Amino acid sequence: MLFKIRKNWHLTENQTTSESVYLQRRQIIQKLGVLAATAPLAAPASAGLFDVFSSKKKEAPDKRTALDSVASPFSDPSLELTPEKKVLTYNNYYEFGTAKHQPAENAQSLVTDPWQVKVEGNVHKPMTIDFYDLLKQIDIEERIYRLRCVEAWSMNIPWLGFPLSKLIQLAKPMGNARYIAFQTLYDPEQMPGQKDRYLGGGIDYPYVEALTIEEAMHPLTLIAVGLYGKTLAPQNGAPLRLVVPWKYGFKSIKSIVKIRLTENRPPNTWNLLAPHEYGFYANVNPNVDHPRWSQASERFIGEGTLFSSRRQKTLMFNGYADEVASLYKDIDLRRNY
Ligand SMILES: Nc1nc2c(c(=O)[nH]1)N[C@H]1C(S)=C(S)[C@@H](COP(=O)(O)O)O[C@H]1N2
Ligand SMILES: [Mo]
Repeated sequence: MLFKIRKNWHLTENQTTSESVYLQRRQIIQKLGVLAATAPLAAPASAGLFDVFSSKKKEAPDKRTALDSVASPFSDPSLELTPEKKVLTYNNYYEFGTAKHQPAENAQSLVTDPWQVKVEGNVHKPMTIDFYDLLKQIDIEERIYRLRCVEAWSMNIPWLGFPLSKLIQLAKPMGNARYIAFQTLYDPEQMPGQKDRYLGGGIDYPYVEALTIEEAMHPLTLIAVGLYGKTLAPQNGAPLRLVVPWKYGFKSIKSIVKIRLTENRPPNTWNLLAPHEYGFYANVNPNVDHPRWSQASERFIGEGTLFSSRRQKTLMFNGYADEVASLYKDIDLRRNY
């Protein structure tokens, strides 16, 4: 197995939070190999879920279940984690409203079981996958990644998932497949933002995204099926979403129902909406500013209130330059933003 323990696998000073204690304990348990898929986790996460940045206090049934996982060499355990509550209540998911607190409030009734994903286009084996069948068969890794939103805030999140490349390989890509397109569920009855242009931010739904085949096959590119040891909550893109840690968050499309391999570059939602502000590549780059704000730094969402959160420098490719810079050696990153 490829597994190697990172040198920095130890508690650093800024990691002595409850979140990191949770995580360290979990990793130790994983290494012992005694964590059962059904092991109940400490406390239900729904308590006080909605009181983080909003005055509304609404309790929603928490349908998440514990997920077993293996350690991953692509995880960075030295990162200070964003508290689980904030990952669950400070969201961008315009299908459920454009305000950060709205997805957690409006997405709880989204039906995510059963769920099917189509893989089609330039593949030898087009497939319709039952997500829960796939989940039973595939090894789930835990990966702590940085998430950098184009709005200049960031989180560090312990995702659970598997490399997208594993799914793509199942469908046997044809030689002429150069891009991979993704589509979120389109169901205006369940997603109020798809019915209402005001609530949905004027986006033409379904939300779509795409990667080059090289980006899609990169080992860091993850299909996330959970976070913080449990399956995904609807507001985070249940039951499966993309996570591309070196790109702005809008590339990490949620609640995927279709994956299509193509020869030509597919459209992506934010580029369609404002092409001069959001490109196709959307690689995190502190040297290329958004037309309306600087991308040189970001507000890290950690412990404490939103307003006490610290500013930190944004890293080239969000800190993953060693792994991904070679993908872009022949392109002008200023023109291809
Ligand atoms: N379908 C869909 N996917 C989406 C979005 C969205 O509005 N709709 N927002 C994106 C943006 S801008 C970000 S920053 C991340 C946020 O993911 P999180 O809420 O799980 O942190 O999801 C991305 N995926
Ligand atoms: Mo974002």
